[in-house]
Amino acid sequence: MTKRSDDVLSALGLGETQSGLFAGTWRADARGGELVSIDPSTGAPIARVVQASAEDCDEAVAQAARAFEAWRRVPAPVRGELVRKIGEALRAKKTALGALIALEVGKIRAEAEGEVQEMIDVADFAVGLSRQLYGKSMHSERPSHRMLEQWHPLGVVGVITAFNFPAAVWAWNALIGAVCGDAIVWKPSEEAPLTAIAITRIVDDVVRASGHPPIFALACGGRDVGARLANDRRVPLVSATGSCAMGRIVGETTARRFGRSLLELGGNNAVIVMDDADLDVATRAILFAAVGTAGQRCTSTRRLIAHKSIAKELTRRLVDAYARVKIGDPLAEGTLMGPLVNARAVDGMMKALAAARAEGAEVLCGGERVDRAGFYVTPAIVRAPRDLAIAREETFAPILYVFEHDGLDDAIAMNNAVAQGLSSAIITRDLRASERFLSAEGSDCGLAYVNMGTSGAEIGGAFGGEKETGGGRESGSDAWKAYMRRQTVVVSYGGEVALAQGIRFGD
Ligand code: UN1
Repeated sequence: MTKRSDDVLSALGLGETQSGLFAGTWRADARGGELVSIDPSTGAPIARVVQASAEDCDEAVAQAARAFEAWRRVPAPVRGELVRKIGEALRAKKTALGALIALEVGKIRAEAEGEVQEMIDVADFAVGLSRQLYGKSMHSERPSHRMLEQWHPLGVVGVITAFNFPAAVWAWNALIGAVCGDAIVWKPSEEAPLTAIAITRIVDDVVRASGHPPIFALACGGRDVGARLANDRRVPLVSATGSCAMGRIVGETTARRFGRSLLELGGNNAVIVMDDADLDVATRAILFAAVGTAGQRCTSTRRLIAHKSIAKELTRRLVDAYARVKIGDPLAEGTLMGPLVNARAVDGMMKALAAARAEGAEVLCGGERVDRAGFYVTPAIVRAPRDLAIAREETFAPILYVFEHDGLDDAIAMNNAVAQGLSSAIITRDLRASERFLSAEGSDCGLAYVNMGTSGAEIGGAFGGEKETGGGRESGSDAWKAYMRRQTVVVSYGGEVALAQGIRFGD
């Protein structure tokens, strides 16, 4: 362990070796083998985690199922009070947790702290929600009948998260699930187990002090743990964030047992820039969306679809802006871009660029490995021919493919021409163009922004996308409904038996 990681870990009470299994208590007997978490900015080990095996995951589910039986009887506003305290505990640890996220996955400190803020925001949202889990009442067609719907807790929710948002995505699911009355079993990314352990410790302290059952379980582990969770009939909902390939397995596995899945998978997000756009706004918005988090957000801008009359000038400004991006230690002041998460991600970026070149694309800047320890690259801008096949795939790296369009219809068609449907944006001053982009014949994505980039969603909206992005919605709006079961209730109070549809039966 280096001095740097030692400081970050000790601020959160973590040592050199941690159990990655929390099932009511921290378990010292986890059987999933040891994993070393690596600092991507140096390649040095941070700490060891003893992972859960698939059988350990069964135990975590069994414990969560027991906790659920008690938790579902706790009134929702009281559940909200627990989440309020969790939000307070996260506020107190914002800097420390931000530093751990930066250390473990390499995102810069400002973004890592922003991610903790996202958890805090979701906690606040969930507290309010705990008094607003509204059902409807309907007018029955039968006399002296009352009809309504109500929402009950669902059960144990499996939450599978990716490395790039190792904290916030758990919070979207777990804190909303908690006010809904569910218990959570979390399978974090193998790239970010320490963040998950630190969060589970913070949260469990609050749960224990409040005298509530241990509703937040943790099973750090590999694919076998995720697969086990997806296959477990005691888990009515599995919420999974990650690649389309992973989501396909989770979706198929849960569907086979008639469980539910909530999928938040790959994106291939475009920004359309019209000929009337404010190019300063465009440059700044695209810079953050394409280079932020080193291009490793599911919402990162991967495609720029620029009007042919401004494409050259906008590309020139972007190449200039890219040259000024300070790449380096994510924990250091002033860094704008940290490393990629691991060596595989660097290879993936290089392969994508080689494929692009082979198809006739021109790399205008970046796209190189940086000669230092850790997994650093320079962000790339690529002038792309229209039908560039590699640009239809999501490469989790800072590559921006630039395409030209010759009008709004053409641009919208290009935006929608990929398999993924997460985020999209248009930059224009023309109200008619932006409204058409937002209309039924406009962007086909779950998120649509005007005069902004594609990343950086607020928690208050429902987050997710269409097509191969998986169709799930998490976080704000009425996404809570996925974490509850709906019950339609009819009560007859007139002393008569009346059948719907006016049916008379034997009278
Ligand atoms: C993700 O990359 O999986 O909209 C989530 C954003 C963030 C969430 C990204 N609030 O960029």
